Amino acid sequence: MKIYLDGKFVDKKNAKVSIFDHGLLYGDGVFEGIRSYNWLVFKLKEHIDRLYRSASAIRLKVPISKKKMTNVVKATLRKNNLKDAYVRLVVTRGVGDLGLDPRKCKRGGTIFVIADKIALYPKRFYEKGLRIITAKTRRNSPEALDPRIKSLNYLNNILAKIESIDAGVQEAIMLTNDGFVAECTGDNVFIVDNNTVITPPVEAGALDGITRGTVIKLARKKGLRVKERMLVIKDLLKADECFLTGTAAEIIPVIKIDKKRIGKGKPGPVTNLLLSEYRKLTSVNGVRY
Ligand code: PXG
Repeated sequence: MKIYLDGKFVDKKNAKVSIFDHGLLYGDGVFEGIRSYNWLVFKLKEHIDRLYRSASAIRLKVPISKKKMTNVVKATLRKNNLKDAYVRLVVTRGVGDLGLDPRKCKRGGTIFVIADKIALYPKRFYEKGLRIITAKTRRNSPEALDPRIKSLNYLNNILAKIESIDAGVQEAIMLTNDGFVAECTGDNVFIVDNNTVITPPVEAGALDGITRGTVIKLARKKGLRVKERMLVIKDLLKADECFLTGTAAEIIPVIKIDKKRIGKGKPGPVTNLLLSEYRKLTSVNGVRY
């Protein structure tokens, strides 16, 4: 496996960063998770744009241009000869001293890109649906750390993920401080109610998911009504269908929340329709490498 690291391609065993990198010391950095299908990178521009937006929100100047970054992603995929892949793109604050002060990170950002085979949820979860819980851990409030920033600080989500592991289920819904549905630990949340597709607005405190955006467009194209509105867990429990969206998971049905059955307790027709449309889209759209 060849890793892009600060301007060079290195073997996996040589892909090392300093223990003084603030990405490690403080989670001070940003990242993206991107997928490629059939030699095409899906939504590459959207991911690159979000990476630079996240960086700008934490006042991190990415040391290379968007154009160069785009070429780096493509080159990493080519070097690893991957037809279908998951790409992790990381930019840290860089090497500094043992204080928080980002100005001490003189080198100005460590960049690395990993391209690997995609580790998917097993097929049975797409056929039978996920069981999830509501986490006790609340999502960071936008006033504390804006969830729209895809930062290297994932402890908030990891704590909720641990709750889901303890409960023996696959994901956890995270609520805002006020008790509204924000998102899952690594996915956005949707419901289907009376043929209307509903998801919380990003302002509720969720990542502006690229899959979320694609699904909203797809649903409209298919003639479904789409609404972005605040939701509570009760709305999810009485919905006809519930599903999660994310680059890795794509669109995955949810059949139980907190041990309560959603809809008929199996993946619903709207979820299945959107998943098959999404897969059609990813197989022919994207940036060739
Ligand atoms: N919310 C959160 C908190 C995320 O981290 C999404 C929503 C979905 O966004 P996209 O743009 O992918 O549709 C994410 C992204 C993993 C993993 O290994 C998943 C994400 C991030 C990091 C790792 O499963 N999901």
